Amino acid sequence: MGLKAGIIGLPNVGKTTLFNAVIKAKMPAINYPFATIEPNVGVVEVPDWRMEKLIEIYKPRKVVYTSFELTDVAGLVRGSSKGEGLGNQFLSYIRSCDSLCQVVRCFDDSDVIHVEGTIDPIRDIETIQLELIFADLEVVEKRLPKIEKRAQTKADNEAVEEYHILKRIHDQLMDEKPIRSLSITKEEQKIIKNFSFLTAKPMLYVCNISESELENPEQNEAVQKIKERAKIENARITAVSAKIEQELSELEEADRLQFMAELEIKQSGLDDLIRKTYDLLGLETFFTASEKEVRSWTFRKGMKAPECGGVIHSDFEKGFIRAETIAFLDLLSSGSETKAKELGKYRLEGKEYVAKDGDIFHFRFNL
Ligand SMILES: Nc1nc2c(ncn2[C@@H]2O[C@H](COP(=O)(O)OP(=O)(O)OP(=O)(O)O)[C@@H](O)[C@H]2O)c(=O)[nH]1
Ligand SMILES: [Mg+2]
Repeated sequence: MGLKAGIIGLPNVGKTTLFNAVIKAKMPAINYPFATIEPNVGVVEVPDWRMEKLIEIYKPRKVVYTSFELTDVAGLVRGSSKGEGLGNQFLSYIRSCDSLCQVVRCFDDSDVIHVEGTIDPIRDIETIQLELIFADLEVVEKRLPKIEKRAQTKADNEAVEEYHILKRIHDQLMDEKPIRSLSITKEEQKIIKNFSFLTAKPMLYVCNISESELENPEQNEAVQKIKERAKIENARITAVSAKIEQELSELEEADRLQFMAELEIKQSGLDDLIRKTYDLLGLETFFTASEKEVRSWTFRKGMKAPECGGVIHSDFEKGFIRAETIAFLDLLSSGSETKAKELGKYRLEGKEYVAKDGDIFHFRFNL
């Protein structure tokens, strides 16, 4: 579906380390600011406990997980929007992302250089935010005078609407607040979509904490503060140790479990990170399942059955007749497709059906 999440943050805070852990890649993650210049791009498979159950039920010959694209962008610094550091070019990589994961350094380690000299996660979040706000302001200020003129002289309805929303956005940015925390209607969203505002993008704060705090991330004062901030800003938060995750990702299953037991951690933080990023993108999952293949697919909340068919193949949408549907939980409680049919859990859904997360579809089509 071509959806992209971007990892952003100050230089040397663990972005590439985290990217490597998620993608199971080995890009250079070194103790030096601006180690990353060209963005690293990888594909993330979305873990899903329901897939394990479907595999048990169907015993398929092939399994395919749905995925999204993750980009590891170079570090942003104070003044990036004015060309400092690696400059403005990197803002354009961020502009092409659908959602952002901001790595925030919360871990203490005097060996790892911090570009600002001290550990202060809230300051760092504000630094990044200000750069994104400046970049957005530049876009609004270019457009606003033109559209104001058009709105006044021609009584042009579209221009009036655009002017109103851009004016509100301008005020919000001048207040040093992200567009994300402004309430914007669906119509307004359509009007501003093509501006690709950076501070309008869904944001997940990824607190990169010390391994000693993994057991109880909430004990980290910074994590608490970021949580409060995220609430006000309409952003989300998760905590991981990028370094531990990278080490874990390099181990074989048995060694990994042993290492996790030694560290007294129950599960990798990556699943939570991936799930939250997926949610942030407004994505949900449907399945197709048979003995041949069990597969998860991504759709956007609110999509109807034919559009979901179109995710698999455009013919499914063009020639859509109906979608034979079972809700995942109905299948699970019935134990098999045959049993689910007997129990009347098998539904025939038409072209107006709005897909639900967890639907298992068989599409019927005719061209
Ligand atoms: N102690 C500790 N060190 C970490 C952690 N995460 C990353 N580091 C170290 O911090 C340094 C920078 O990590 P990178 O992943 O390259 O940072 P980056 O944000 O990609 O940096 P740039 O590409 O330069 O912007 C490396 O030496 C990492 O080993 C962590 O969770 N704990
Ligand atoms: Mg890097």
